[in-house]
Amino acid sequence: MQKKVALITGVTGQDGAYLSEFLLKKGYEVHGVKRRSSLFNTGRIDHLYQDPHVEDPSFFLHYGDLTDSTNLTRILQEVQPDEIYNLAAMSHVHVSFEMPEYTANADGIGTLRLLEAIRFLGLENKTRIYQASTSELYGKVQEVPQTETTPFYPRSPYAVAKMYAYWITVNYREAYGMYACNGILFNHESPVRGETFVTRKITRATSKIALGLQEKIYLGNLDAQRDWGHAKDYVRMMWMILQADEAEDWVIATGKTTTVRDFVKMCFAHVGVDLEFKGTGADEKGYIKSCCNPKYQIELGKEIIAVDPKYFRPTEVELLIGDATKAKEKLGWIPKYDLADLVEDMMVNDIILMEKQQYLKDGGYRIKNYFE
Ligand code: NDP
Ligand code: GDR
Repeated sequence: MQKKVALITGVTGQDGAYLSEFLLKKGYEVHGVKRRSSLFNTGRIDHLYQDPHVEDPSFFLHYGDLTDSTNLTRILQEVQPDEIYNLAAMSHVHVSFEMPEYTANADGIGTLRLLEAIRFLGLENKTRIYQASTSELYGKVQEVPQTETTPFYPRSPYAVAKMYAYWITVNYREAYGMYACNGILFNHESPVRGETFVTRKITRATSKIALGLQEKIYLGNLDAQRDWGHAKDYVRMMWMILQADEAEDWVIATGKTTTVRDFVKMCFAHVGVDLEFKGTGADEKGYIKSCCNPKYQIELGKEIIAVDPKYFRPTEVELLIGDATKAKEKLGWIPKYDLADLVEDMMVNDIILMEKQQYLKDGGYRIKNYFE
């Protein structure tokens, strides 16, 4: 039987890696678009790499960039995909305030480039496309929980760029009859989440503090509330969206929201530490109240959390909580992970990672400085 062919932009990212694994297990031939980089950027997908000389390979990588139309058109012409998952993006909300023009180009116009390439090559009737839309579109709270019909009010250059991408996807569906869908995904995390997103920053720092490798963690807005799910559940949904009879837009969320502060508490609870927060706003601090795990050398009363206003955003999204009823009822989506499972998965992995660092440090290993 002919394998289905999928093309994933952003294959080296968190979702790209989980989705590649998922589609390969389903028997797809998977093509990923990766950017040229001066250092290896394939750490998350190295385990999927196949020697191109093996018989019947099913995983391929192509150099490409969402800011380069001719390159995208050539890749599509070569691959002739049945399904495209457009996951590539400058995906950091805070960084988008520093790089607004690039963000608009990659995250907004990049989506247009892909849609136009499909049209230019006459693939409208063959190729289905999934656009990685985001709960950031809701921005300033209009209604909760947020659904497919909640009005958008984007609050960052990232969200504004993604709003263009959302509507151009809808427009190409309506104008040219293309099978083009938006998945409006709420925050989803995993052990391979980028280290500068708040959850991973916290799980890494918690592990390091517990093992005595770090003194303190500086965070921004502790009051922000997010609807956090597990990336594994969410990539499964991306695939389900493209298998539906009709091309539509879908909210994917857990329906529960948690503050950044409570996420910190959950992570420390994993290592047996109870935290106490004192003060407000930029003066808020977190202290160790108790520790019931003798494995960790924790100093009671020590200040380990502080707020650094440099992590505040010029405009913030205070509250996200999604309602995925439509996806559950029409597509039968049932998430396997709740927030406690997510924290467990991330913490277990980061503890192992940091224990390696601790062994190396305790063993007297030092990293060679090439510039000495
Ligand atoms: P990541 O930041 O982990 O991955 C982004 C990917 O896009 C990386 O592979 C990156 O390459 C690639 N990329 C960035 N810019 C370009 C470009 N100009 N051309 C080609 N590739 C590029 O994001 P996630 O995996 O977390 O998210 C996947 C998508 O889903 C993104 O579009 C994000 O905006 C969106 N989204 C994510 C949510 C989440 O909570 N994770 C929620 C809702 C939407 P490199 O590795 O070289 O940097
Ligand atoms: P977000 O994720 O902006 O929701 O975008 P992030 O983890 O960066 O921030 C979540 C919330 O935590 C607050 N915060 C901090 N954030 C970071 N990064 N670092 C900190 O030190 C810190 N302290 C507090 C933030 O202000 C924010 O309120 C993610 C990305 O994956 C997007 O691509 C995606 O579209 C959305 O999720 C849904």
